[in-house]
Amino acid sequence: MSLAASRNNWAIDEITALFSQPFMELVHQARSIHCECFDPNEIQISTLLSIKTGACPEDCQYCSQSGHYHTDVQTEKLLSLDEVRTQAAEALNSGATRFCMGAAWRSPPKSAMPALIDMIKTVKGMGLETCMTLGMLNEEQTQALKNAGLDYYNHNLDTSPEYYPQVITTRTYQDRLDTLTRVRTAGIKVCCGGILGLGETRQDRAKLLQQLANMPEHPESVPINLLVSIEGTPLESTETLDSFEFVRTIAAARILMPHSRVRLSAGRDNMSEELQALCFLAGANSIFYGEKLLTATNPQAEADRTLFQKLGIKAEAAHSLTGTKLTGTKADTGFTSNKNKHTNANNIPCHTLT
Ligand code: SAM
Ligand code: DTB
Ligand code: SF4
Repeated sequence: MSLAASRNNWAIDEITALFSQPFMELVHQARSIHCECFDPNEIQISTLLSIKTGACPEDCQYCSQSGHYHTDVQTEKLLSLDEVRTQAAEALNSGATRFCMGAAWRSPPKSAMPALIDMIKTVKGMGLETCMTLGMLNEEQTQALKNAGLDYYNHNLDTSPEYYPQVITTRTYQDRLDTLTRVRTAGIKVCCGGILGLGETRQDRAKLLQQLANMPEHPESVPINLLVSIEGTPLESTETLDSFEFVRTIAAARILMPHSRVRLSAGRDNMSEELQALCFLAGANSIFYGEKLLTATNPQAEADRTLFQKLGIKAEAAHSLTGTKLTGTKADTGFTSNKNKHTNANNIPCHTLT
């Protein structure tokens, strides 16, 4: 049987056994699966934009945008379509293939739906894949986003079902699962992962991955965030997670969900180049690119281009956009060049890092 066969019946003991292997063996196993399923030198590039910032009614203890805590974040109402278009053009020019729009809502208000639909249509029309993360959705909202052409919906489980109530009390794990089911049923691709370093145990990390890997269909995208400590939040002084434990979790995610994109997500700004390289070696093959996440910092674009060059990593083109004309030129993008577009062994179009 291929190492990379997908399963969705993982027992927790099997997952903790993966974690407990000697580090090199775990990374080697993950790497072998990664090479079977993907071009290991290609990374998918997304850019994030906060389209509505702060004053969120939820009490997520890690978050700069929760209205329950006093943080430095300036609240901002829903951005105009023009502002979104401008930011999306910049992301496209920089070499991103997916544009992810995030809002600090428990769930999107009815009055915002027409504007959200316009944003999806506009960004998609520019040749970018679209992703939104807007909180919980009902069926009608999910269908409206699907009809507008939304490619991905991001909605994280964050941690294990057991640890979750220590971190968030204003909504339940089941609420999150219900939204994810609606997204999947509507035919929108699922982006779902979590945060490490919240003070959870290895068992919690294994149980988070078990939830993701045992979904009837694996999420197409699995963001693994490392807590960005935010002053003013209850988790501000949480002890930093050991880096090898972070890499172990990436490797386990790669083994459990062989065909998913595993995104090395928030927290990269506090990681060395070497730690990021180890994460890519362990199976991470997607990043957020651009100086800002939603409210927190991300590495400078120049630093990412340098790192990619040092590692011989290329940026992958969007699957659903094969044949789409990208506007970037060698001179103004860090990652992409139409000239250099080719197809790899897995038949996935990609660009050469320039
Ligand atoms: N409000 C929506 C929601 O919670 O689904 C969308 C935006 S929310 C900021 C998206 C995700 O970002 C969260 O689920 C969490 O996993 C991640 N996140 C938020 N703050 C973070 C932090 N300080 N460090 C790491 N990840 C964080
Ligand atoms: C995800 O898993 N991480 C992104 C995205 N999905 C929306 C958000 C990271 C937020 C980091 C903290 C901040 O920027 O405020
Ligand atoms: Fe609100 Fe999302 Fe932050 Fe939670 S993570 S407080 S839901 S913006």
